Amino acid sequence: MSFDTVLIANRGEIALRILRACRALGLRTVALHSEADRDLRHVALADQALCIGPAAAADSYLDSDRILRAAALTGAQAVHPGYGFLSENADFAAAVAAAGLVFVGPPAQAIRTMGDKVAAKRAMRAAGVPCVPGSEAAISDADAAAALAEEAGYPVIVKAAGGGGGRGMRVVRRPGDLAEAIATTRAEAARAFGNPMLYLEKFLETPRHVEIQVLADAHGNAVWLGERDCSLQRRHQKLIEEAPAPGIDRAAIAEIGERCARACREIGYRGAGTFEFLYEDGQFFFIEMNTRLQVEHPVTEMVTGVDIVVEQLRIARGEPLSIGQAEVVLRGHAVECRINAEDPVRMLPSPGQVTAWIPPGGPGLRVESHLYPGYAVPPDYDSLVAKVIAHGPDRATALARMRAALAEMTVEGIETTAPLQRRLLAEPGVQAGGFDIHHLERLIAEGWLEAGNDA
Ligand code: MV4
Repeated sequence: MSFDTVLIANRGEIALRILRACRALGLRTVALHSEADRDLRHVALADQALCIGPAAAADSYLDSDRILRAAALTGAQAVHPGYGFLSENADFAAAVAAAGLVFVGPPAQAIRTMGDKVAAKRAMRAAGVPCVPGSEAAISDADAAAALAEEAGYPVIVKAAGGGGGRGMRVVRRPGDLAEAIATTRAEAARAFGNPMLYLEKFLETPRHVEIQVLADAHGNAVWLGERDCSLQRRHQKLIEEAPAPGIDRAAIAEIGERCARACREIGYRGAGTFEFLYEDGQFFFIEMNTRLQVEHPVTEMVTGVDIVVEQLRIARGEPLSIGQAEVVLRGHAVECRINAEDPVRMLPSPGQVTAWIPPGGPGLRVESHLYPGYAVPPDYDSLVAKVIAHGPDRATALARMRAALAEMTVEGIETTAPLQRRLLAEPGVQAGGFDIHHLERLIAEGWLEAGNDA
């Protein structure tokens, strides 16, 4: 359990974030990187760095063997996977443990269970977490599915057990369309996830995406760190997240949060985790659990004052959580904008050289970024280049600080999502808060992108 050197098995802003948490704890760091990432900031800052392969992620950040060899070569005793890449790969977590190293994350078995969305729902239902009505096991055949769909009531949604995050799902509005939807989704799932298992849920038409952050240690302690509202998205890509979720009754959230923490204790969960819920008509419905550190974790850190990455490392070292539930107090409101190197209208990647980068600042502001002037955004990876987080005593102040931040932030040489976010922050529905997951796509369908108003 004990370690003094952490291998950072990731890149970009999150590698830098992990490096800073390690330094805060006095831990040594090893950066591994691809040939495209030699000049990243965390590579220069790490105590040791190792190039493990070419730019293609399959030959570097997704190559379990190369990562384990890098750990052996450098004497690292722990591996932090960050998010994406191998962070939710149960086989990788098991291989890290089998090599005698500490995986900074949950046990491989917990990752495996949550990776199977049917098993995850079964575990959560058993632990008293409310789930979307639907099949309680994988769909066996079309007749059984038809009966389940009638019981749940149309529309329903067919989802792949091996999917998640918006991949491998199909909405079915009429009984006559069910059989074909099952056949098509099953074929896709077998191809994409190597797992043809499907399940079925009642389709909620206008939910909000509200998620609960948890931390659990190896001593049976688990806390929930409030919630995040991640409803502002487009094509399953989140653009703005916030904490707390506007307009939801605190007692209702506390009840759900307590159930999540209790579920962690019951299943022996360890590490940081996120319970994803759909929230509609005053009710929460569990859909998936993410077993990794999430991109949007800083909004929770801003309102709780808890350093989630430091807690992950402490948990991995076998130490107890540094806070109990009574110490988790939400203070004010936080908003995050994910700045991606993308064409803001078509949302297509815009790699290239950053000719100017001036991060914003001021009270209540935080920037997580690996950008610097001259940095070339490679085309090989996720296009996230910066996260801007604004905190304030209330939502209006946090939003005002975010607007000021995006107004002064300068990124030149690449296109980014920032112009879209600047407009969204001025949009009445966003300012009011409490919008559903289709808000942005509804605006776009109404011609809002072309209208050029609000800003
Ligand atoms: C749903 C749903 C409506 N009803 N499940 C998409 C991502 C994946 N995590 C689950 N997703 C959804 N599941 C039921 N029963 C609507 C979505 C959904 C969605 C959820 C969260 C955030 C954005 C979304 C965008 C489209 C659809």
